Amino acid sequence: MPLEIVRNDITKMTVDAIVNAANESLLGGGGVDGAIHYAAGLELLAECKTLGGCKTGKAKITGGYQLPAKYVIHTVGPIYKDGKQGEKALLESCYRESLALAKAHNCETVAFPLISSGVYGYPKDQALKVAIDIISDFLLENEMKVYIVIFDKAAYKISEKLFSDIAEYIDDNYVDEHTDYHRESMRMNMPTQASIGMFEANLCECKAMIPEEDLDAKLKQIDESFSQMLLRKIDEKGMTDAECYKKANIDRKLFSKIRSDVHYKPSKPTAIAFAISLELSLDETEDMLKKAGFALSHSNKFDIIIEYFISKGNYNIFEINEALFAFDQSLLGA
Ligand code: AR6
Repeated sequence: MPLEIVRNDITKMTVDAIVNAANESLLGGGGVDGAIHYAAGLELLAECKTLGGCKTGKAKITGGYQLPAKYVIHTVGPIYKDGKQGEKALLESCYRESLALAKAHNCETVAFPLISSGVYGYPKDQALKVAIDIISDFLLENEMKVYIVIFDKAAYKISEKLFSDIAEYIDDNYVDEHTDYHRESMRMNMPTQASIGMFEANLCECKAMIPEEDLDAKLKQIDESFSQMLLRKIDEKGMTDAECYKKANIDRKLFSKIRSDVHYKPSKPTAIAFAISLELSLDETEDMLKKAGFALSHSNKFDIIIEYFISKGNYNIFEINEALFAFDQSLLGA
């Protein structure tokens, strides 16, 4: 997954570079800055003293010293006043400048805290949105693995409205699997003798109604594997492979594997990620999942959240992942 939101202490991240939410002096402070200096040791402060500070919105790089990370990229976020002082542009610039520095130093993995969202007071949901927007834009053009590291649950917030909308949707749709077993088994497509008989009868009837070449095409689609369906849909949507896997938050290597193995069985989050990237309808998503041996069920919060976004026509995988994370569900992508 090129962009991942994780809960961790950033000083523990084993990545090429971690990003520090610093102040203009670059001489240390509280919050994540204090934690990074504490974990890296005094040599970090010594190197920082040679840098001559850093302007808000800019970034500078040092070694990681005692940290598991090779580099620390120090960036200075804006102090939030009322949102009308150019705070957003400055925060965006922090992410862009840090990513550019990471790229210039050939970093393959980078971890960010939510810059400005602590002492500097940037509203957390908006700070998270800026982080996701800028990082995902960057990942459309670049190969890198980027983590957004959330330290504590309180530091993480999607917008109240989205959270309550999804919570309501879950309440309305959640079905205890034991109370509605028959319906669930129908959803999971467990065939009964009667349904097999009906299917065969319907098939004969359909054969009589559908012109032969259409029927052939339809039957071919029934036999299609997940990988074949994926490639067909990419063509039908007029997308390039890269557009598709990037929008799915899937890395190139995994996509190549799926492309070259006609019988590849993806995990459920990977299959859904492609359905989202291809902007499939709910029915098409179910079809695609079936090819990989899965189904969407109302007895599972993860599935209901996916259904919520598809039914709203919101196919932004990063926003979906924000919501999944907020509800403690696994994320989409590889
Ligand atoms: N790992 C990951 N995230 C963390 C950690 C950690 N170990 N510790 C805190 N956070 P802040 P700012 C989160 O205040 O708002 C310093 O004094 C925290 O929950 O560290 O940019 C500097 O020297 C919050 O969501 O940075 C500056 O003076 C996020 O990191 C000033 O604070 C950022 O909180 C910068 O303020």
